[in-house]
Amino acid sequence: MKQESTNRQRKIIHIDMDAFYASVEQRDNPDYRGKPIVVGGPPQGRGGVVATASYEARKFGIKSAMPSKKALELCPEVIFVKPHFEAYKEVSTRIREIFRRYTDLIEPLSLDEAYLDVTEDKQNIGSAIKIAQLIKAAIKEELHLTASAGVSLNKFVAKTASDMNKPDGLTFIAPEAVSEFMEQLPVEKFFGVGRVTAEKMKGMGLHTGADLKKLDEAQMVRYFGKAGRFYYQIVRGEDNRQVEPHRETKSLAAEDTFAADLTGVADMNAALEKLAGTVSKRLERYQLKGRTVTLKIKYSDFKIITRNHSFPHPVGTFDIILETAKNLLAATDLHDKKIRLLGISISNFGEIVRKQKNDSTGQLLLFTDQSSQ
Ligand code: DCP
Ligand code: MG
Repeated sequence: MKQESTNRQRKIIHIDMDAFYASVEQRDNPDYRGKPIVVGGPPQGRGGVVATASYEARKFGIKSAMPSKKALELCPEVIFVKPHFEAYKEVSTRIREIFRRYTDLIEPLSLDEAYLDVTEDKQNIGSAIKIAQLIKAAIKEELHLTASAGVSLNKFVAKTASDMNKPDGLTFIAPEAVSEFMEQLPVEKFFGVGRVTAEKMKGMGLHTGADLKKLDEAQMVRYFGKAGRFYYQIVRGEDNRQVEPHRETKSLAAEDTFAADLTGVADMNAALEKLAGTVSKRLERYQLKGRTVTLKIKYSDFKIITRNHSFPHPVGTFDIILETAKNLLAATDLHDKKIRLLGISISNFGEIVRKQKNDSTGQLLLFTDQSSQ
């Protein structure tokens, strides 16, 4: 049986930094300010890709995941900037510290994005809108960056709202407005609806939340599988997914982007040796061991693959991690491959067994910093 949805209304904030990598680069380099810049691979080599573009560059139609070559065509004066992940990680830590002034119920989704549950806040401010304003102001004052916030009664509406008035936006969807908000929402804005599903929906004459609402739960599941049940609920403003803190501590990872792409196995193994050293030292420092070793490979065309191996018992020593990572690498197709990044992560720490939501959208962020929905 479904539980009664809300005995107590929650207050959820979703915060998302504006043009994150690009804004950090513009902040740290005055030459880039007010200019169209792209963070990512340069257009010269094969397969450079836009990680993100400054708002000035977006005016030309440049977007994340677009080939850099295309970006250059759209805007010949665009400036390509190499990413500085350490700087992004630093900002990410600092924004989480700001969030923690108000609540410990923080669920990061990526470096630049998080859900906060402020139903009860540490400072007894009481107003989620006020808290969102204070957080935005602190980010501006202390980090010289802007963020956009969405405030509502559940994760889905808060996340959708944060995207509505970017950059530097604050959008509040009041509880009594949620129903109407969901009805007018185009189907492609539904979380988890990719291009393919959106096309399928439109082919069926389903363009907005209001259209989706006409289908009963069984129809939704029949047409859209397990996700259909989730859509059925959210279109009615029901999203009981909790804000789950500490998800990111489920793995410990180290990765390295190389100045020049690696082509030989010897160089790759040397890189793995360094990473295994970093990971094993950090495991030791935190007194952790994990059952799963994951190898992440990003090729020169930015394609990412991960391979993992799980042991029956937790492991953590340098030798085992290195040997496992080397074996995982050797089992991939290395023919003609150029590698721009390698990473090793350890997960399955054992003690923390977290319940997974049974909806298909419960995101599990084990590895990537760059999840795009
Ligand atoms: N990112 C990436 N590749 C993608 C998408 C994103 O490397 N395909 C990185 C770069 C972004 C960061 O993740 O700066 C955050 O992603 P967002 O989707 O939040 O995009 P931005 O913060 O850049 O822009 P917005 O203002 O739209 O949030
Ligand atoms: Mg962002």
